[in-house]
Formats: sequence, C-alpha cells, structure tokens
Amino acid sequence: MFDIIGDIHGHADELVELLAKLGYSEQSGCFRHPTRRVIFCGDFVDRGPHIPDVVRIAKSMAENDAALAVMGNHEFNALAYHTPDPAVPNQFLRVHSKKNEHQHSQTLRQFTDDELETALDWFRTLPPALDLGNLRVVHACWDSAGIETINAAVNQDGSITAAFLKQATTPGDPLFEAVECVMKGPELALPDDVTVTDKEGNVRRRIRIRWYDEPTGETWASYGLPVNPGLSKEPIPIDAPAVPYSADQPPVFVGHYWLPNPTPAPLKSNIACLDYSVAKLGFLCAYRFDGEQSLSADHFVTVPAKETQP
Ligand SMILES: [Mn+2]
Repeated sequence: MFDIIGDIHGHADELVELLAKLGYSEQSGCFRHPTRRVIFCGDFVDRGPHIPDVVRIAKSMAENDAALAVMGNHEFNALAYHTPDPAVPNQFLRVHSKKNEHQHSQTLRQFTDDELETALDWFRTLPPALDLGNLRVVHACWDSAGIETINAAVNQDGSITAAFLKQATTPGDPLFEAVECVMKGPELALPDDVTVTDKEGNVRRRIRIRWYDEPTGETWASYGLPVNPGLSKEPIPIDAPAVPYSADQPPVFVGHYWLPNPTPAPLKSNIACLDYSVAKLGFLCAYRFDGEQSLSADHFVTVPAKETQP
C-alpha cells in the first residue's frame, strides 16, 4: 500500500520527519518501509531552504523502488526555464522574466550546475499522472483526455524531450492546454474589474477551481479551490471550466492548491488534496492509503513547517 505525499518545495527537514512518522527509515542512503511505498505528488523544488536534499531523497526512493512520483508544475517550469527556445536566440522556453526568476530563485541558488543537470534529467522521466487501478495521483487535475495527450507525446521510454517542451509551452497547442490543465489545473477568468491576490502576492485575474464539481449552482465565492469567500455570490457562467469526477471513480490524490485549513480532510469521498502550504508555514501532508474507496480524515498525517526560511 501507499503513502501519498503532497508538495514539498525544498522542505527536507519536514520530509525526513514525515517519513519517520510514517515508519520509513534510512538504509544505505534510501528511505524505506518494510511493507509500504511512497507516491510523491510533485513540486519538489523552489521556495524552501533544502531543495537539493529533497530531490536527493525523493530521487533515491524512486530509483530504488521505495517510491513513485508524478511531475508538478514546478518541475515542468524548471525544465522549460533551462531549455533554450529553438526559434528565438538567447531565449528559453520559460522566459527569464523577473517573476519567473524569482519563483525559481532558491532552486537556482541552492543547486550546483551538476546537481541541477542531474535533477532536470530525473524530472524529464516523471509521468504526468499515475493510474494504479484503485488509486490515481496527479499534481493538479485528473483530466483523462489531457493525460492521454501528454502520454501520447512523450518518448517511448516515457521521458520528455526538448520538442515536447517546445509544444507544451506554445499557447494554443493541444499539448500546452493538456499540461496547463493536468499540472496547473483549470482556472476560471474573473469578471473584468475583479482580481484576487495569491499567497506569493501576485495579483491574479483568474482563480483555481473545484474542477471535479459541476459548475451549475456554484458562485464566484464558492467555486474556488481554496474557496474565495470575499468574491461575489453571483452564479458563475454556465460554460465555466470543469472536469467532473464522479464518486464511483477510484480515489484521486492531488497537490498544488495551497490549502490553508489547519485540519486536513478529503475534498470529496474520493478526492484529496495533500498540499497544505508547507512553504508558507503550513504543514507537510501525507495520506496513508489502505485501499479504501471512501477516503477518511483519519488517514492524513502531517508535520508542521519549521520556521527556517531560506
Ligand atoms: Mn506547489
């Protein structure tokens, strides 16, 4: 059975503490459990104080059959940030703007060039999603069509190439839309003069949404993930994005959403988010999965963030 772990973002001390709490111990440089394995939801890099340690721990577990992992948007962004744009000299597939450089700054600062190369080589091998029959894991949204589009575009060995990255960073390309939806989650554009400010202080004109619920009957205040109680109680447009996920489908685990709640709980009977904002003094969160179709709040295991910010 599996212990699924949410976004870590360089918080290696909390990761080691969480693994110990779950009964994993280090043996010849790799954390193992006698009977269980970890699944990482992605977002290993950026923000936190010990990014190389997080990548080393997760990668060694993945390479020694002690863990599985999916790609997060921060790994995807890192690959695009470090891949030259074949069409534009001296440009990269993710533009080196102030905002993008700031988001990636701790990763750039903490890795040596060689370590970064090794990390990127591992990120290239991470699948967009895992479907293990009785459970599914994806960084943001279980969009089966998008996952198929991505899987059809990767190399035969499952890894992604510079050509994949070029397409996946070209707005309008089906691969771009697929990556946006699967790794970043569908977003709903706010009415013209309305904005929200995210946890990084960025002003946004779009909100992340509860993609798994039908938009009918939802309001601007209710449909966000996390919810935005300050927004209007007017109904959202009927053509708002949604990827409905029915209660009879296997449980799906995601990260990505910076949930603020002090007490983690499933979002639905078969949907759980494991990102509780460790990078913003929240906590690192795991779910101990024993094969149940109906998820339980008792199965969440957490470690509070330490105050060490880089
Ligand atoms: Mn994240």
